[in-house]
Amino acid sequence: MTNMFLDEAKINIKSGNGGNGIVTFFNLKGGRRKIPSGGNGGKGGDVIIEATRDLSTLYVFKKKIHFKAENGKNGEPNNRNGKDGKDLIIKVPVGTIIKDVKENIIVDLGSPGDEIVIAEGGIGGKGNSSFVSSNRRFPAFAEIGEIMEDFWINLELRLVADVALVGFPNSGKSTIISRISAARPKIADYPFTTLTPNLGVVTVDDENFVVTDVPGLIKDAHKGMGLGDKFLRHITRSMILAVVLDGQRIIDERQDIIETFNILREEIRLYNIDVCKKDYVVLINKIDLVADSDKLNKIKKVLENKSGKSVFLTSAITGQGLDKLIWDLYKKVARYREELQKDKDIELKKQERVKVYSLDKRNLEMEKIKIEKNNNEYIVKNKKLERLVAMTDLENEEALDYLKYRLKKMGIADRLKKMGVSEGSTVIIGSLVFSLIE
Ligand SMILES: Nc1nc2c(ncn2[C@@H]2O[C@H](COP(=O)(O)OP(=O)(O)OP(=O)(O)O)[C@@H](O)[C@H]2O)c(=O)[nH]1
Ligand SMILES: [Mg+2]
Repeated sequence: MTNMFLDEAKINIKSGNGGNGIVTFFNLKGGRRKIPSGGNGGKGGDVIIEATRDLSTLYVFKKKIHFKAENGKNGEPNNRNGKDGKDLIIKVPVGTIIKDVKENIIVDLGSPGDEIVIAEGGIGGKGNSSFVSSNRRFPAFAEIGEIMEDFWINLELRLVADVALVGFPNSGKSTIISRISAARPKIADYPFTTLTPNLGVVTVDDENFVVTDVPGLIKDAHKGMGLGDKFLRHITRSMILAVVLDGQRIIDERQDIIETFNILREEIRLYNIDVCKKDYVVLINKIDLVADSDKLNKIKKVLENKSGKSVFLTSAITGQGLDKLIWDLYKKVARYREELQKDKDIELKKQERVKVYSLDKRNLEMEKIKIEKNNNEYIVKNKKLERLVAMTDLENEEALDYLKYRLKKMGIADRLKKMGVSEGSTVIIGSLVFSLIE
């Protein structure tokens, strides 16, 4: 089964970096006194994924795969802080499942408005004015904004077709899908060509709806005859059915098209009464083969009266009647979606608010500090400390002193000493390598 339908996407996410803190001084008394005045960098923007009913496929992610939130701005003189980066909101269809690259589910965005902060923005670096204390009155260092790494996630949408094409084998269901969407299902002139349902996305006026075909149904399908019954289940969630009849049966004396219609309706009714109650349209397909247009129109009338539904005359080969069909189906789908949205809105009001998910991996405060000893090498493992190091301007002697002071205050130095750190030992935290901690 070739299936061009895209219900999976892989996208790259990057939250904004924090802006840098800066080193500036404010001159007082004609320059005889200077006061640290470097402002803090702004926070980087978050990347947020939000579920919406405005989309029905992941098609947009075929063209755009990189998503980057804005970086925080650097601090400014006179203690002015840099602006925070703007958050980036990525909209996905309701029902999108977000997975990491190892296919673990991160979240399932099941209702409109559900959202997750998939990547938090980096924190801004502090400017030198933030480091003033009684024994450090003129700090000449500042922090670097936190640099954020990009990562990939998988999006997956379990698709429910809006419209399901049902009909006898060989009536042209798959050919119709191939004409009205980008799907390229297998088509052949023998019954039971389609073994599993095909999905196709139909685009009308920048909006999408999804069609599916079901392997051909035959008499007694509900009892397991043919293939169709296995897949009738597949259409229980579709909003609209399109009953496809083979127009060739009009000219073939041995077969009666009205009878075919009756059998199909009966099979569906016997399978499931709820499916039978669904709204539907009727198609007489392959009309390019029918020369007798009087007979065709007569049958159309009969079917209209019998069903009380719209009957379309189509040819999947010449394309005749398909535009009208698509437009009619689209209007129906839009109406159902509106109703669905109303129901959802009521549900949402009851629920009071949508679900807002967040990742806890950035909860750095809670993480224990681990120290691994490897010969004479001591590796300190802790995300918060690694971040502290990454934000330190390691070229700046004063900044380095300040970092060592912090490590001492946090009790890291003591722990290291207890573990046997001596002169000649190496201590590693993130990108920082010390030869000795005093
Ligand atoms: N002349 C003509 N032939 C058509 C038309 N639509 C489909 N066909 C042909 O009819 C045959 C069956 O078409 P399919 O699309 O495979 O039919 P299906 O309903 O999907 O059949 P199953 O998958 O077996 O249930 C193919 O040879 C098509 O080329 C049409 O409108 N006019
Ligand atoms: Mg088919």
